[in-house]
Amino acid sequence: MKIQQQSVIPVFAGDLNRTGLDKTSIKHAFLDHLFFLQGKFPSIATFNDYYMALSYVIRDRLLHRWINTAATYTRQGSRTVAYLSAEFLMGPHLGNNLVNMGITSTTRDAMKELGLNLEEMLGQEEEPGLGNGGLGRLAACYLDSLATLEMPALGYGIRYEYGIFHQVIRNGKQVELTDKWLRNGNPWEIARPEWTVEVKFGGHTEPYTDEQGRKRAHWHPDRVVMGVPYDTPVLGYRCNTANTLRLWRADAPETFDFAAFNQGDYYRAVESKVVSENLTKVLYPNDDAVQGKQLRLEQQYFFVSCALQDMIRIMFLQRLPLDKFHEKYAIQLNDTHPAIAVAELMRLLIDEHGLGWDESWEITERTLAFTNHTLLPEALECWSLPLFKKLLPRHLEIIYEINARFLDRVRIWCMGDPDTVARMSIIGEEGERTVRMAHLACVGSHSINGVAGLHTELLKTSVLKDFHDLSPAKFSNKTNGVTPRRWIVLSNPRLAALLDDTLGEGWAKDLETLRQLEPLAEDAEFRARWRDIKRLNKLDVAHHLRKYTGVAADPDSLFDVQVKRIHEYKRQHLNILHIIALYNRIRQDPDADIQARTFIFAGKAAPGYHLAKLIIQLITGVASIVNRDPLARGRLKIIFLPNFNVSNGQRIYPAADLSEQISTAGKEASGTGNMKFSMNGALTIGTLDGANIEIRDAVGKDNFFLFGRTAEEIATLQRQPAEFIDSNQELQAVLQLIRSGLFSQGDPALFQPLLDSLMHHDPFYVCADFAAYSNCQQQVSKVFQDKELWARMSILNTARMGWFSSDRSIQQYCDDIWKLSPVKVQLEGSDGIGFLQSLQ
Ligand code: NBG
Repeated sequence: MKIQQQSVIPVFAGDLNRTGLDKTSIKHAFLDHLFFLQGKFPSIATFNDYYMALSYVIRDRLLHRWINTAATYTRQGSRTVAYLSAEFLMGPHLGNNLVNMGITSTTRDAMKELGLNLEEMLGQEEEPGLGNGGLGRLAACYLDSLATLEMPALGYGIRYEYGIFHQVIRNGKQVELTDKWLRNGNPWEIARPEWTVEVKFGGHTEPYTDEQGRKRAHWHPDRVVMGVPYDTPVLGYRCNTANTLRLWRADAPETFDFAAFNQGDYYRAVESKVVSENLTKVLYPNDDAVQGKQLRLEQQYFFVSCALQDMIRIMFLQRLPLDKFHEKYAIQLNDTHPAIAVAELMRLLIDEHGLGWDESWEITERTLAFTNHTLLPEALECWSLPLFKKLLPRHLEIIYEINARFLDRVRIWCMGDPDTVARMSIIGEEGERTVRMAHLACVGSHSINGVAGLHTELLKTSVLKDFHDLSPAKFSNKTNGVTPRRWIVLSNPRLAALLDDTLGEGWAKDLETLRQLEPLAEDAEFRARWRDIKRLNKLDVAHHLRKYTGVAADPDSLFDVQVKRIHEYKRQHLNILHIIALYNRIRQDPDADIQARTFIFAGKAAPGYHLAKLIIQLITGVASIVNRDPLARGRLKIIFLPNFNVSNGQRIYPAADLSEQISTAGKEASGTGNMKFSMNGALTIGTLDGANIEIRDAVGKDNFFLFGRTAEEIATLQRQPAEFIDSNQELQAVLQLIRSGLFSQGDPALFQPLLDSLMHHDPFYVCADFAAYSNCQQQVSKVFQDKELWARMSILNTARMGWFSSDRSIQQYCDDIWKLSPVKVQLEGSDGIGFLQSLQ
């Protein structure tokens, strides 16, 4: 599409009164939108109308910044990072945009003057759940930091019509409901149909040699799908930078099946439309496990192709030559989901734009960088070769060529050792032939990173060992981080106010400032304020828990929290076994000295992961017995809060006393919930796994409850679960109670699969770590009784968590991998004409 170069319209011609940040402007704009966009007046307006009207008020202000940002990048042809991710778990936008724009209290006052309650309106937002868990949320935190650090960035992903399922608990079991997040409209996105691209699937290829003697191919697909971009502005904290999250929706081509249509086969004509649209219908609800479904590969290729074509379009718009692609862009592959980018970029450069192989390869390698997020073998994506060939015939040819050239290099390096060659090949030959996406990503990238120190070390010595041995310089660690804007300022306003008060504003942009809190850990008055905040946060969450589960929690009890996806390696079952042990102690000795605790669980299980679902049932089963037992009253409460998502996370992290980070050492790549808890003053009980190790190093070992075997000990452990069970009477009693049917309404068979797994294989070393966990929990209880000591430790946790800001992570990515520097954005007002002239 041609853009009009000689327009007399300024870059930003908006009426500045329309985007004012003062109370009167906001009020005025709100009414304007209520009338003219929602078409409502107060007596018939719904809460949703109010939410929508306010969102449009904020969006206008976002657009002001966004347009200026885009114009600045366009004018400067700025180097840009493209973050390719199949998931972006953004969470609700309204509150976050208010925080980043700095107008939360002005807006609250404006709404109040109209008789409206801002908090109620915030609660109205349906959050976009376009991710499973940590990986998608990390992408969202990184976009926030990129904008805050004023780095030119584009997020590319998929606009799923249905995000992660909505979880409800019925009869103690997880039930999945579809997530209709777009039901009431989405005020934060803008469709850009004019930038629609074509994505091909299937068919065959036809090789030819072009005039320059280059080998290229025509791809004759048997199916074409259109990718329509939807843009969401991502505003930085207290700056003018508003970057773009561009998500793609699949649509049928205009001319879908006219042959069928003309023959009167209306149904078949429409069917092809339905098939095309299915592509972006729903997010696959598995984290850390792949299913090998064709539709999933289609989704991956679809969004990667859309993204790369879009990036090329932008280069042409900025009149940049394609051989400078790697200078214009850095592309980060968020796990292997977008790894097909290696072959697609090669295809676009060679087949569509006529570059040679060597030049294209150099561009590809210099542009791409790969982040690995897991060591679990079941998560390594390997596509069946016949499936891959059927869907992406040209890409398979390109991959064969990449592989042939790569293996030539490998052979020289390993002196022809056939085992090494077979291990490193992009094509897996054992059993069914497959395309190994992690190998493709490693070969096609100049940088490979893990997400925490231990994880990166394990990558180097296990799953990616050969690749590390071949090219050690490609590897680096980038420990994850989380954004303090959402995870402190927005979710814990009381703490944020205390920090503003104590440190002055600015800490949220420079989180190392928190260190100045250290001496205040010794200040009794400060500790009292600290404890008051935690107590109020606990009261708020207790309210919420009561409302949604019917169970009351005592804010003076220890809030012991494990919220994350349900997975055996995360060991929610270790936690519940310990709870059963405590309960049994009370039953054995009603006077037992037991610290009152409220155990809070939340998390979704992948719908096909039976053992994970059984763990949920065990938690709810134990809850239903313990919460009703008069002997446990005032001592143990167990709550499973359904539908853990970003909004629930925002409620829970600030209210936790104890953060459960108890994965089997060596299994959790990093964890990011661990950081959110600790920043909000929770103490951690955890294993030496993922980022726990670095958190413990940062907060100090005296301020962290460590237990369990190390990754090394686990790797060399020879003993069977029976040995640990036989030597631990308490564990025996716990397993016996589960077997008795006490927690399954008398059905002893229900939990048998879980018991079998624990007693006969124990793949995640629950029995092996049980005693250590139980002892460590006793230590926790003891420390909690000393309120002053606990508050001191809590303050030191927050004070020393500055390094875990995603700003630090992103700065490292920018410096070490992307070579990216900030670009200042000036806010042009209605007098944008001079600005336009500078563009021409
Ligand atoms: C997850 C890991 C977490 C890690 C996040 C973000 C996947 C594949 N991996 O430990 O399990 O914190 O990625 O890096 O979802």
